[in-house]
Amino acid sequence: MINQNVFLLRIIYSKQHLVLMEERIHLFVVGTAGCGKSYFTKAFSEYLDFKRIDHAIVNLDPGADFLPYSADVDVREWFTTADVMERYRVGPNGAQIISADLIATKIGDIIDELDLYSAEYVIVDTPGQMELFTFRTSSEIIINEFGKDSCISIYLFDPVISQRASGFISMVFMYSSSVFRLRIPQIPALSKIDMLPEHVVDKIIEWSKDIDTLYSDIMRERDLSGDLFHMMREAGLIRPLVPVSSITGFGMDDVYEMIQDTFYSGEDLESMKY
Ligand SMILES: Nc1nc2c(ncn2[C@@H]2O[C@H](COP(=O)(O)OP(=O)(O)O)[C@@H](O)[C@H]2O)c(=O)[nH]1
Ligand SMILES: [Mg+2]
Repeated sequence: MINQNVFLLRIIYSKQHLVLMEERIHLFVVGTAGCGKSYFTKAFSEYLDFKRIDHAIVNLDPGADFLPYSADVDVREWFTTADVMERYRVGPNGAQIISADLIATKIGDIIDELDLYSAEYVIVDTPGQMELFTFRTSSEIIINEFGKDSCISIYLFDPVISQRASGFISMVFMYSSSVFRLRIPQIPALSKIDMLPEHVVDKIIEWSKDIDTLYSDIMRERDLSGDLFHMMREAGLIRPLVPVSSITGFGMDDVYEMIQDTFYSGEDLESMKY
């Protein structure tokens, strides 16, 4: 898989112009703690293997004790959250924040290592706690260094929290914060669907597609400001979820097709609604 300095020449047809990009596609896997980011990284990598698509995996979680895949580039090569605790004499929460900020200082090294691979896709597994990535400046720096136009993210909705309408809308708020912070195209997905009965999965997917049903189901559980809800609807933040399972591999082809559509469908990336 290692190939010295080979870049993929990507051609993007936009409405106005043809853009030649010497960049790979970078897929950031984002979501709340335990939503299944690392297992999705593994499952999507296996899917790309199956399709014989060259790719590399980057682990950006310095606090990971165990990863279900073997990372090609791993931030833990440079430091771990445990190292940071010792070096800066801080507790686990402080160390997580410091290490999240330190990731950006290693982006040059990460890119140098990635340049050794002839990867068409780079799957980027992000830190366990979502806010350590999306809310910190590191994410902006990393995305800019990779090249904003080459980045996309998949946002994984936690299946257990999404089972109730009020939990689902809370997940939409979290997803929205990721949309506002990262400013790159995002694919919203429902994670670990093998864990839920089929009718529950269907209900969650229905909420993501039929906003009126979602609103009436939320109001049955608790009050939510109509203005707030309509603002989210108008902003296009409630979007159809792609159901996925990293255990069965369900939905990996849909995710792949959505990524392809985003970059090659002829949409002007600049005008895309994030
Ligand atoms: N049943 C099921 N469990 C999953 C799936 N994806 C992840 N998990 C489990 O959920 C837990 C957290 O997953 P992980 O990928 O480490 O979450 P992360 O913190 O977002 O990286 C692990 O125990 C996984 O075994 C899935 O698709 N189906
Ligand atoms: Mg993880």
